[in-house]
Amino acid sequence: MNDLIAINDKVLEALEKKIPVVALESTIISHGMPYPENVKTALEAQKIIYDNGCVPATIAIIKGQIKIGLTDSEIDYLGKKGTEVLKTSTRDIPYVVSQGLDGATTVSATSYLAAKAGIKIFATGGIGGVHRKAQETFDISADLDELSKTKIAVVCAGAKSILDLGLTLEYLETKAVDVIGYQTNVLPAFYTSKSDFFVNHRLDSPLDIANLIKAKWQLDMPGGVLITNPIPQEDEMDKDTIDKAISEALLEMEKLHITGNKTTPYLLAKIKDITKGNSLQSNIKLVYNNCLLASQIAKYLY
Ligand code: PSU
Ligand code: MN
Repeated sequence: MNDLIAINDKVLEALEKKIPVVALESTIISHGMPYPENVKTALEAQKIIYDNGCVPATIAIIKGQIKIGLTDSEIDYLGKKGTEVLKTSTRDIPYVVSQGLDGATTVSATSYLAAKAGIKIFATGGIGGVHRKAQETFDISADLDELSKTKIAVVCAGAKSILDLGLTLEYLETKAVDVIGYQTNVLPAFYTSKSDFFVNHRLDSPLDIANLIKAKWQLDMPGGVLITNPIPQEDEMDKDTIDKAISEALLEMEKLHITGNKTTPYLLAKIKDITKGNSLQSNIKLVYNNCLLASQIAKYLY
């Protein structure tokens, strides 16, 4: 299709035969989790998608080549290199490609590249959002703007309260991105199934969600749809524990003057340390849960 983009054989065959494809991002592998849990999680996420009748397409840039669908050894390579790989949001794609570098794609870059390859849905853990104190820092994730432009459905577990959830919802409203709650009225908060905020619309079945996505696109409305899927109750964290860990991590980050695209990876790693790994276990489980829902929706989309 484009000599900068290589779609692997399984994904290409699925797209041609209209077998549903679910995209997966790679920043979660390089920057979101430590090795070896990151590789194990990425492989298991793909397996869940296969087991539910779809084909997974993990997306990354390897030595300047955009890959739609990675081999197991490419996943292992990214996982081992970790934060040495460039965190690549949409704006960084031309740099990483033209310099022949390795890039792990964020939700924004993965959305853009998946849509370009003809993929309609994408599962991740959490998306970026409007950061706390964004009034001063202007730190608003490119994920949100990409969702307003690119035709993709993104399944996530809501947003972490390292972000300002209220401002994130306001921003998405301004950008005309619908925020769906799967079987919930309340916006999930990643590590916990509930936050103090409401989603825009609640839908209770994968078919209803697929119908909404199709209606949006049939009307030629630009942009995507955000589906928020609460972490299963048995996997969620205690609210006080996680709130405390987040506050402590935010304070530490301020002391160290960490800013820009280093903030999210720093906070995730710090929260994992403070909670002695418990947050990582929740993180892994919610990713699996999102892969399952994305597969169930994908079946109605292709
Ligand atoms: N949230 C997580 N894990 C992650 C990320 C977010 O729980 O790995 C990654 C995603 O790739 C997301 C990116 O797109 O961080 C957002 O980064 P920023 O906040 O710098 O836009
Ligand atoms: Mn940012």
